[in-house]
Amino acid sequence: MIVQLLVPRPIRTPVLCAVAATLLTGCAAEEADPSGPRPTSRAGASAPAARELRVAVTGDEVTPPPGRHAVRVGERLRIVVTADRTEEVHVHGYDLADRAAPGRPAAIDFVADRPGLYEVETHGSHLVLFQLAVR
Ligand SMILES: [Cu+2]
Repeated sequence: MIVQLLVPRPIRTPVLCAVAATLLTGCAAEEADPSGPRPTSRAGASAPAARELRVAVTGDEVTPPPGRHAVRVGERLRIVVTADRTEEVHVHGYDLADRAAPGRPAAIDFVADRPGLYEVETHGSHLVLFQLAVR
């Protein structure tokens, strides 16, 4: 687990595993794995699941109404936007975009690794969907 590498305390495996077990399901299986230290590529498997922020656009209406989401630096996010038309969804600051269409939501996955206040908006209709306050 990459978390363990970042925590400079001598006794940590049981505590961290107990915490992780409440957050995800992979902990027990990982403990039972006899293959020893895992390669870094597996670290993602024990990372917390992404926090999902969902928005629906219907006409000029944004649901839920545009607000501000407080996000921790380093938090994994998944923005999902459904729309009743084709729209480009844009995450300002991170400059990420995806296209939503009827029946095909936009989905943007990223790590909020830059502090600041960023708007997530549609480009066709210039609707602000919400703000991300990353700190
Ligand atoms: Cu934009």
